[in-house]
Amino acid sequence: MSLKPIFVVAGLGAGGGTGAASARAFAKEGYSVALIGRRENELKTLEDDLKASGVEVASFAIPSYAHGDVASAFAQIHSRYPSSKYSIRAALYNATHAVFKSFLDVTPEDVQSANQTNIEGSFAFSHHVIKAFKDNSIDEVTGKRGILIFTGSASGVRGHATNSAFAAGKFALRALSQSLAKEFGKENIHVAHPLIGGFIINPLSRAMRNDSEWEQNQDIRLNPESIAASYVYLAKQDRSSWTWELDLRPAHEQW
Ligand SMILES: *[C@@H]1O[C@H](CO)[C@@H](O)[C@H](O)[C@H]1NC(C)=O
Ligand SMILES: *[C@@H]1O[C@H](CO)[C@@H](O)[C@H](O)[C@H]1NC(C)=O
Ligand SMILES: CC(=O)N[C@H]1CO[C@H](CO)[C@@H](O)[C@@H]1O
Repeated sequence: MSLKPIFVVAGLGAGGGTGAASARAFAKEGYSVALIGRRENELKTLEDDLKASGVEVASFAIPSYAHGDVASAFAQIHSRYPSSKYSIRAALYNATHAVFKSFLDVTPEDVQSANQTNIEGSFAFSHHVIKAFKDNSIDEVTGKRGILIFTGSASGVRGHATNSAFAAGKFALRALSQSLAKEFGKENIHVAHPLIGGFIINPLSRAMRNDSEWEQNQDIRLNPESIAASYVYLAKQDRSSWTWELDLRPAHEQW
């Protein structure tokens, strides 16, 4: 009997950005979905939306990306989707904590939050995902046991005047993804780090900018659906030729 594949995504914000678009895109490919996020109401709304379009989905709200909270989300995922019927085959760590400030204005709380979402949370998430992947059989089409994707950033390879805390977190995320890719490639586990260079249009960035010209100009911002299509592409790559790092930017981004 073949097991139903599950896509687990952590980091959904207000429910209309990269995480949500990825949940939809993987659901279209036949995955059931597990949503992990901190905003309980928005998570529930997204869960209801997906259900209404016929997706098998469950949401798991957590108070933080501390190790214990992430562990409890995975315990609930395993009981909602028992291993007799389901297997986690794709996972996306999209949680982030953006800080754009001059260095002397960065507070200990900023450092703590950047640490928790980018380091503690990503390590905990990866731990549970890799453990689940190790129990999977090798997929006949792709030759892999599973794919773990991290939403990276141009700030993960380059510091700027006002991104010390954000860049430190994103550098860490990239380092983790590279280490995992090297350790677990041998076990046919695919780890990928798509690096996003530019601003994504989503409910939070829309509200923050309040700029219809920016919203309408496809040349200067990224669509979450387009990012999600690249994530699905990564998931479909086979083991003879797969990508660790992708670099996604809008056409007119200055880099
Ligand atoms: C960063 O995270 C680690 C692991 O959770 C924790 O022990 C440490 O205190 C954190 N450091 C800061 C500055 O928040
Ligand atoms: C958004 O911009 C419009 C036009 O510039 C302005 O009238 C409106 O008050 C702004 N809304 C917010 C929430 O800032
Ligand atoms: C909830 C959350 O942190 N979402 C993030 C997903 O990744 C994109 C790209 O880094 C961010 O813009 C979102 O904030």
